Amino acid sequence: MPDRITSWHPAPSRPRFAPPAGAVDAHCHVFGPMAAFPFSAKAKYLPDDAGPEMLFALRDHLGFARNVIVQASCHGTDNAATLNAIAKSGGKARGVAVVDPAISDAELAALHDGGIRGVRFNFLKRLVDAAPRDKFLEVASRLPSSWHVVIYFEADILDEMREFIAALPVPVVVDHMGRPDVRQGPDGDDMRAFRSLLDSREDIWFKATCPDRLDARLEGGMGDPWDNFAAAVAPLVADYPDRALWGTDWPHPNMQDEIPDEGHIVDMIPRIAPTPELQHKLLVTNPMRLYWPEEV
Ligand code: 0GY
Repeated sequence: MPDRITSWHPAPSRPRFAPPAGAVDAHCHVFGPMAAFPFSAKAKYLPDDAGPEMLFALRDHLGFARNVIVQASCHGTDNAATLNAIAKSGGKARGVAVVDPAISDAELAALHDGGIRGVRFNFLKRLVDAAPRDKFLEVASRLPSSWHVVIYFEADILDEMREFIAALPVPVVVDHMGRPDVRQGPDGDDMRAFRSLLDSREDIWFKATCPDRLDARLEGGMGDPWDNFAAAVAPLVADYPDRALWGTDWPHPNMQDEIPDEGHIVDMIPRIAPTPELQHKLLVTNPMRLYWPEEV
């Protein structure tokens, strides 16, 4: 068995930026704990335990009110760890599941009762073995009402994703903006391609997330304080303010070499959303519309 990875900061700093009341961390995960919720036999990485108590302690430390917990690939299509965390949150968390496309309607309804509001389709070959588009489309046509699809792909396959995304019958949320090369700047090829995708449908949302992944020093980026990310992403948030979401990505699946300080990740917020109005949309209004629509 490979060694288990610790991918989160041992003592994150307290951010200088204070999120508005009711702020939602709309992209985070839980790992295990493994003794209760074993990892998938197909997992591409084996993380240390990062359970709900740790997530909620970080939420409070960073000044957030709620979490959207996205099922991580290391748990495969068994959403028990995610559902456990949602159940323990006292209503302060909802989630996004990863499902076997053969899932029954009754199982989807049970996920809804457990606080799930979307499914994630992952197209990263380093994380999953297969991404069967026809089966994804079929299950997307059977989702409970008010759910959406979260889709994770990298910029090099954006063009081949267009037809699939156009065919999805529910709103679409793109993880980490489809991982553009932020070193190209706000007008680079990757950001222009992503903008044209956003322009193709009014119900495509994006997560303005992961400066640590997109601007990693090890991959030729700036590293913390991630100036390339700030420069490339701020204009996108300004131009599409009603479709942007934000999250910590804690516990940063699979990150081993450049573990980010979550306090610094929070301090990216005013750099990509400089006004209180934008910050409120990014952190409160937009995630509430998708995940707690009954409260909006
Ligand atoms: C992320 C990014 C990654 C991993 C996963 O489910 C996952 O394992 O999402 C990644 O490795 O880029 O959003 O957490």
